Amino acid sequence: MFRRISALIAIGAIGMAMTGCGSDGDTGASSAPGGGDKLVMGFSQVGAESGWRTANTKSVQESAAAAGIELKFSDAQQKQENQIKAIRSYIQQKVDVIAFSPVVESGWDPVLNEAKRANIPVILTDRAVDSADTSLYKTFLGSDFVEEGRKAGQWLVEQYKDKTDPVTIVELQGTTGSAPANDRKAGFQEVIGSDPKFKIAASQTGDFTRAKGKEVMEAFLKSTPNIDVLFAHNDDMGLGAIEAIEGAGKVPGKDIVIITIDAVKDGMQALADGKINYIVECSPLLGPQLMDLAQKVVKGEQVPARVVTEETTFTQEQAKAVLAERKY
Ligand code: GZL
Repeated sequence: MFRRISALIAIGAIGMAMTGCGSDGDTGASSAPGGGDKLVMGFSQVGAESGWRTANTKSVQESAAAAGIELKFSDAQQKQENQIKAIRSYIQQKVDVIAFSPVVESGWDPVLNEAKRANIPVILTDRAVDSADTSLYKTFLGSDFVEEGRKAGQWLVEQYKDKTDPVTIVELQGTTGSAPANDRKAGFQEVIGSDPKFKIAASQTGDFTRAKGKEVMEAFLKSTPNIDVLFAHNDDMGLGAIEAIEGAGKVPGKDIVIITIDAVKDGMQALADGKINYIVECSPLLGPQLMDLAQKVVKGEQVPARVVTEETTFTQEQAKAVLAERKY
């Protein structure tokens, strides 16, 4: 008889455990994406290609934790097909909201339409898409890359305003087809294009990485005589180029003027050391704003179509003054 009652109690206990109706009253539903009391975000990150990206990932992960948001995170290793797979997986898991930084601008409509049909709101962060259908995402949070390119061009025009000799420029572009590469190039060209002394003699992608930046700069140094200026779309490619320039027996920051974009720690150190001449800031610390936008969007609240981040620029002297307090 005891065994029978024990058995009945045991079966009851197992039954309760399996339905999650444990003593703490937990229904178990909170672990189900999108159906519980915790907001669940699916985030597809570009990759881990640069110091900027590492800082951006840290900001997103720390901000999700601080906001009590369950973050499903994937690293696409700079491949669009991996981002599309991740977004499809988040749709199947019925997350509450999807956020991602599109590695390139084009080719997103099919998967974003799938998210729309599943009634899962999408937030673009860091990089934008070129889709004509803006109903496919709720908002874009990130920098004005065209303005970043303009700032780089404006500094160069100012530096050479009293000179008439030709200025030979080489350009290390970001990832081909990405919004920052397209827009930084356009903004820079818009400003220097008005003065014929500026000539971009060579322009090629370094894919936002140090290694590729060094490799392409080595090729530029062989193919392009008398380089005066390097414009690199991010610090990491600029830092790789510095290795190539020093390897060629030239002095970075003096024999070749270097302008980069991001202002990550290693870039700011090189700026303070005189190896880079000017950096346009591009903030990776998008996490807090992203989580705030996600909570509003999930509640159905109106949010701005675009949230542009606040950014500045740094000279060598300014870098020396702020280096110690930089967060990334
Ligand atoms: C810009 C970001 C770019 C950075 C690079 O918002 O997408 O990608 O400038 C990073 O450092 O790799």
